[in-house]
Amino acid sequence: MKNIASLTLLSLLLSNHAAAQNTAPATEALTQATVSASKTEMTQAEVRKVDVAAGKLTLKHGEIKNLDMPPMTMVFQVKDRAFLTQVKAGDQVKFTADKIKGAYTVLSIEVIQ
Ligand SMILES: [Cu+2]
Repeated sequence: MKNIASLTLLSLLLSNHAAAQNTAPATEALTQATVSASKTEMTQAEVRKVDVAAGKLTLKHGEIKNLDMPPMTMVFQVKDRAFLTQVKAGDQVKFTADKIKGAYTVLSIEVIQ
């Protein structure tokens, strides 16, 4: 009798464990979505220079929270060279950036109308 009770308890524990595992991926996906949302937070900037030949963009940017970077003027790589034709010096823009292979890189950019 005691063995049956133990077995029942064990199977209950196992099924609870399985249920917990099933919900884990959903929780993880939600966390990752939240992380990538904060990563893509837009930062305001003014375009200072567009260097099509070098594939670089000089931005006077505000605080970039995901890079823990204070406001400054600096040169960025661009993820897509098409960005260089979408903006020009003097434009007010919003952009996202990350450090890719050690280089600060603009991931997305849009002109503020
Ligand atoms: Cu900077």
